[in-house]
Amino acid sequence: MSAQFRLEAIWRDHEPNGSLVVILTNLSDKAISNFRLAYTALLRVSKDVVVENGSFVRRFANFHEFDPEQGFTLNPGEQWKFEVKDTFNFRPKHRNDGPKSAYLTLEDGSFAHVEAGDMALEGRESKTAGILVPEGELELPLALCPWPNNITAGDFAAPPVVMCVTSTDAAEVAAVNNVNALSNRLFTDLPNPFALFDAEGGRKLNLNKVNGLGKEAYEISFAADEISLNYAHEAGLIYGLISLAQIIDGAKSAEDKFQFPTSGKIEDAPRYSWRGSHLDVSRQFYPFERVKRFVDILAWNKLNTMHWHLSDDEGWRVEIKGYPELTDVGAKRGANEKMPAQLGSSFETDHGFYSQDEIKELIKQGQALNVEIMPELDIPGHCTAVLTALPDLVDPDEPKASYHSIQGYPNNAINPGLPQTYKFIETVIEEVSELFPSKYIHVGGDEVDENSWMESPAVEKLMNEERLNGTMQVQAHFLGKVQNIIKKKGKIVGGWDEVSHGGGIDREGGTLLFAWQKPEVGIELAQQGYDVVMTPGQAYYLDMAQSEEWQEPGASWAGTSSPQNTYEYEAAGEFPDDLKSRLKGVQACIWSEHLISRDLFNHMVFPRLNAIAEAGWTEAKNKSWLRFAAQSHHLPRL
Ligand code: TNX
Repeated sequence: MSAQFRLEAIWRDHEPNGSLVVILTNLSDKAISNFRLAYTALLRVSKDVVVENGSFVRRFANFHEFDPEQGFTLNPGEQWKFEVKDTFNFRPKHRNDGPKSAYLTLEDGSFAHVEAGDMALEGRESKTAGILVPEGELELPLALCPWPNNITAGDFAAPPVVMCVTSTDAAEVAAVNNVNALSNRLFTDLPNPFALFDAEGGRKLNLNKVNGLGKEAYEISFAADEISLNYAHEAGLIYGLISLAQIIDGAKSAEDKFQFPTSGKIEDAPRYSWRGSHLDVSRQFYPFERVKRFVDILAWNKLNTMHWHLSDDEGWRVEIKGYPELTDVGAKRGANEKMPAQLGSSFETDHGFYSQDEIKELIKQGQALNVEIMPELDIPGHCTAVLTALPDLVDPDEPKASYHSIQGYPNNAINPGLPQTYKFIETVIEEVSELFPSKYIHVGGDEVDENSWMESPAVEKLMNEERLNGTMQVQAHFLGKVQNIIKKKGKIVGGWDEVSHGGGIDREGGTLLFAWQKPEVGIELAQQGYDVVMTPGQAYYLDMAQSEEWQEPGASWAGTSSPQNTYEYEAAGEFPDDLKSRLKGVQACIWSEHLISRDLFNHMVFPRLNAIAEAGWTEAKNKSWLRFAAQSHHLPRL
């Protein structure tokens, strides 16, 4: 159904604060009056906003409502134009900082769709970034990404029809089948790379289990009549097979660019043991099938961890049998729900979560391809969905809106002073640790506002009893208790870098923190004795815009990061030698506030995700931007 109304927005970038012009056009054949406009935008107005030709009604995080002047009628074909001045949470830098979605509440209480356009920049042409990834250049005509750490190949030919494995070892047969199926799912138009029989025109592939190779290492030697693959562990076998599948699939789909080696050798092992990608399914919910394809893409890029951000203010996405409200209420937004529209959603209820059965299926898929799924449940901050679903977890004596998170949510941190909080945590951890074999459970710990709980009598009591001073000490005390619960399950705590604040938590046993705010933070964490994964916003946040152009989508708080910048960033950077053993690896973060369509997802995520995969696998001396660029045009997208 095409919308009967259209919303346009113009940013006027004048001093001191700029202003936002909003224009609503009536495309229907009916006049409307006594209506109310709602829109969602990361550009938020403050409560003392000044509106010309309209009035501000309310805002909840990025959900806004405005009314026209009393008695105003919007006739067919006509416009209501109002201007919002003073003050905003930041100065917009890109078109997508403005309204992402909008709707009207009409006089009779019904709702009407409003199509929301990109925000224009007054007086300026909106340019795109242009070409972000050049065609690139290959030294060897082989489709391989991440690039192997040791490779010699001299002779090349057209690819064989298929690679034939005649092993009868059950684990080998299963691995071949898994990688065949993976290639099939990602490239439906290509033939299977492997056959489990001696096919005519095929080339023999010998699989040899050997001693002395690392867990994820493999060796391949090529000859005119056969190929040999050596491995010591299942992960190495999978990666060797993926390399072969990439080479043959590439040679079949881009004949002018890629071939198949008939001599030479690959001896390969990853640079880092932790090679991850995070995926935020709270701000935007991705249907289960998309997440499955995402795991396939990780495997194809030899990424071995999916950090699954399953909860945030905007939605709780994992079925917890002990608390059905979490997904009955906490996974819904819409005009008739407890949580309003956010980040591109409209008046209709959008409801999305993953059932425990689906999660088991995903874990199995990952296990077959050496991808571990680490769950994140973001506590104590980012808990609006939890607290909306389970209002008993709110301290009744804490004044409402006594603090706000950086994303504008009032009182969004779960309360460490209430006994029911711990019952909640225990139940959730119990179910989640049963469900996920992952040795880490990520507890978030990010962005708790520095005034959180300071007006909660329950926390005041806790602070007196435990002699705690200020929000960060309360947070550390709380996370320490959560850590004990997780340890009892035989698991290790993962968290964002702020878990170290206020004294932090126990470092023993490999507590793993994710350094996101800036690269230096990673070194500080290592100095404090934490294991570290580098995921700095400045290079590895795939929600950051890829250039400064207004038309280029994305966030801007950490600046911009072009694919080349992401590729060339070196996580080991300034890490002193004695701390290098604490650096476990690298990770992409896919925060989804801006990723409101599949096109936007693909535009922002690829090939920067592939760049991080290569940075995690390939030693600095073996990296090459132009080779990577040439490979990147052939990699699967979501
Ligand atoms: C910061 S990174 C956040 C997220 C946002 C992201 C947007 C982190 C641990 N917290 O909640 O989505 O910035 O770039």
